[in-house]
Amino acid sequence: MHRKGTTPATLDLFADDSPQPLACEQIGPRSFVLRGFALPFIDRVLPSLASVLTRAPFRNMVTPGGRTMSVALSSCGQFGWTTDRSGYQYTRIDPQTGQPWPGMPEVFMELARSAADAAGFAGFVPDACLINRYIPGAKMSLHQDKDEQGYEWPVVSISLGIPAMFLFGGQLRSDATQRVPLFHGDVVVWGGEDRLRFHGVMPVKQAEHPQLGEQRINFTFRRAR
Ligand code: MD6
Ligand code: FE
Repeated sequence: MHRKGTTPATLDLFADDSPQPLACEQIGPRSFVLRGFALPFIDRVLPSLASVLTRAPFRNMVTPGGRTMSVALSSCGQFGWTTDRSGYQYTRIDPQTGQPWPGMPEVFMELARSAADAAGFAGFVPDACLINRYIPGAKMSLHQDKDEQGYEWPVVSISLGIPAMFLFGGQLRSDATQRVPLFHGDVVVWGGEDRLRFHGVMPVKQAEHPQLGEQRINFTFRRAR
């Protein structure tokens, strides 16, 4: 029994700084948004990212259709994703430096594996991490991730910096899309029957992030071979 005007002690169990359960939103049968999942890794991710970018700087690639992408790209891992007039492909060598892509930092691997595991894809060992940089106004048109050799592994996507509106469609380009806002530290995982769903990113709005400034960085981890 408790007195009027006081809070029952049991409510304090969930007060203030007690650990929150992982917020997980299901956006498809095998697709999930893990809110804030990357936050505990970020202090280790940012220096590793800086090191990767000194060895493989961001560049604006040209699509097979001849358009320069508004999103700047880099990669790390055994394979990097590139595009030019001849098509999209994974390569072992960065065509811009003539060197192998930087190795995948341990913390990147750990983050990708644990996110995949949390979404029901235990045992994921990515061999490619594509790094995308969006400045305000940059966008990614609806596309499928289908340059990999097989589709038995999911794609794990990490968002850092300013927010973006992610579009998650269906198996056909013409299918309706869901709008999923993505914030610093959010992770999207999709695979299985959802692996080839169309998706994209709406033009990123002007904003400033305290750690990353006026940009959004996205990592997408895949198994290319
Ligand atoms: C982005 N992401 O979020 C673009 N692809 O910046 C992708 O294209 C993507 O987030 C496959 C799976 C997750 C993704
Ligand atoms: Fe994609």
